[in-house]
Amino acid sequence: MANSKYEYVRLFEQDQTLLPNTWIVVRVDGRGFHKLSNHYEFAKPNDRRALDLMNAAASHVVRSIADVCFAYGVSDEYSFVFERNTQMFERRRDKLVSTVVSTFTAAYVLLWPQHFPSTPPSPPTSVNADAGPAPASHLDASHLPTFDGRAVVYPTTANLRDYLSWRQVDCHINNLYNTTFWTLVLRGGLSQTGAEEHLKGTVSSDKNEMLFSRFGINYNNEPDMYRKGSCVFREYETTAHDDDDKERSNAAAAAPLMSQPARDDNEETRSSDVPEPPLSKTQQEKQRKAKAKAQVVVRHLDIIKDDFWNRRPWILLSGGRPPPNKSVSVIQS
Ligand code: DGT
Ligand code: MG
Ligand code: MG
Repeated sequence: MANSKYEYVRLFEQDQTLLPNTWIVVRVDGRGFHKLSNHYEFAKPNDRRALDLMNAAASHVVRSIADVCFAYGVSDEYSFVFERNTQMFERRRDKLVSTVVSTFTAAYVLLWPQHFPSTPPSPPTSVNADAGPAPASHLDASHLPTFDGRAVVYPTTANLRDYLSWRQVDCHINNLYNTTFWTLVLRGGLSQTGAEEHLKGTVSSDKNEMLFSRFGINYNNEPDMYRKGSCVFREYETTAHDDDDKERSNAAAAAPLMSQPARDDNEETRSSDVPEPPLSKTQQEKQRKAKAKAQVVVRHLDIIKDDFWNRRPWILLSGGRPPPNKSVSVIQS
């Protein structure tokens, strides 16, 4: 068929293709959630409903996009890691970012009523700006949750691990600060400015001490989800003691699975500087089925230390591919 005379405008479309054989991370972040969290009266500093909703939306993304091998979330943000060799959308940046952001947002909005149930029983669920002031638990069009998104590529697994560690350290620092700040305000009777002044120049140990001596709060007993953020991934086999994250100081307990070290850049270069050969159609189909069957879980674990990754080598070290026999050996300790 002959092209129309307008066809040439296609030439203006500029696709940016992300570098091959690198880790692509798409991070979404709530737009104006400071205001939105006030509007919907989120509990301060952490609203379990809001965080559970973020986790549910992220789980939906991991289930819907097979090439996302790991996700980490805190506050109003979530980072989605694509398999190193993903060929999704030929690695086109715009397609990847917009698909992740819209899949996440759609799920967040759809699942909102489950996490913020109305009392008394629900008015119509449609989003309607003209319906007058909605109960705080209902979305209204003037405060719809929306998310921005960006993609960043990391060339080595060590870089990716450092990125994820950076987000988890941020979670820890912010949560300790926010917990102390809001305890001073809500239980200590300080004004917000007063609490801010009070916390100026303090370090972590000061805040821990303040929480404990003045309010009897042991920060380490705060929920893991608040202190560590949330991880979403496919679990092929778990052990009872895997998920309670007792922060094994005994690193040897994790040794049998993989003699890492994932953080050795030279090792990294040696093992994965050549992209893995493409899978055959049959292999792809097998992999797709295994992934579809895998359980997508939400866990609140330390991802800075090696232990988490050693226990789940399929997430990063094998390029997101499920273990060949769909399970890994149970770690004995
Ligand atoms: P942005 O991202 O530049 O559009 O601006 P914001 O307002 O989204 O700011 P951001 O992303 O730096 O910080 C996240 C905000 O969301 C922060 O003000 C606290 C709020 N937020 C997130 N989760 C919770 C929660 O569980 N409870 C409460 N009260 N606030 C939360
Ligand atoms: Mg935000
Ligand atoms: Mg944020």
